[in-house]
Amino acid sequence: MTDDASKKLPSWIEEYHRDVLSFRYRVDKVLFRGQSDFQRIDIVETAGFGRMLFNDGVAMVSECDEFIYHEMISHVPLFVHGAVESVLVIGGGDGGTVREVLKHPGVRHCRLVEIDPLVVEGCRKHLPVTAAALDDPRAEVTIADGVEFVAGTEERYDLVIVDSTDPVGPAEPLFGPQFYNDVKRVLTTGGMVVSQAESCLVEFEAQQSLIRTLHSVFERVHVYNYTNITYPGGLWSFSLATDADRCPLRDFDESGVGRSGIAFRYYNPRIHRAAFALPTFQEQALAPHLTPIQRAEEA
Ligand code: AG3
Repeated sequence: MTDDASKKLPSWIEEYHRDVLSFRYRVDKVLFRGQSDFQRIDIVETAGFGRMLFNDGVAMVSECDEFIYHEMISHVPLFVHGAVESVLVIGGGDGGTVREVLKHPGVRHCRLVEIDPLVVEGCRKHLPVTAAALDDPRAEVTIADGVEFVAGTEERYDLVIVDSTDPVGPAEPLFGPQFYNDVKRVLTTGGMVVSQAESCLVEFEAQQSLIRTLHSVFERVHVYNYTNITYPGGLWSFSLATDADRCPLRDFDESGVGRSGIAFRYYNPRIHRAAFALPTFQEQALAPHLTPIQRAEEA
């Protein structure tokens, strides 16, 4: 084949999920490619999903649906807690979670602890839709291992958000009991931790194991779901754990959502409530570890 002919071939980037399925995205342009001590980083312009970030070939962010993930991981716990001033984000070096957290005027400080400086560097250069938030004066970026950070810090947070990759490689300890015991230690009274909880369809074992772990550490554990395009399985979950007597429905101040004046693209009070309605198989399997949801009218 001549060089001219090969130039016409479309190029693709492919995520392989556990050797059983793969997702391919048509690439128009490679914007950033690098190898860090932890992983390979690719930021590409895709034909159908805007710019995308891949860590070791695994899709992390796409401009087309990142708002769903980032709004749901942030606004659900922020509106349930109601008075969050300090937030710790573990992982999430793309900045999308920080962007949503800082939409809440009550948040004074949001520390992002990302293990891989190359993620932050690449996203600052090529993914401003998420990373621009890292320049906010209330945001502070710390390049460190999140596990070591929570084990050693003297700071305290009202909300910890674990915006991790899948439980393989550098993120694996972020799914373990030692980490969550340390998270509990850094929470203020009434504090909460929300975590990326994998897919209840294609990663249900990982999800069950995380929920069991959270239940062994915290008094109350809830799970909520959302749908996305670019993570395998489509239906994904977050977990919300706390020692406080707060229920994500009973203690959800719906009017606060409107009063906040925040412009959402996915989140709203109906989505908030609906997200805690779990498919039967998920509810049944997780039931021993989940706290029953209480609605305001039952309280
Ligand atoms: N967090 C990664 C979620 C898991 C993606 N898994 C996958 N594609 N197999 C993304 C960080 C966004 N701030």
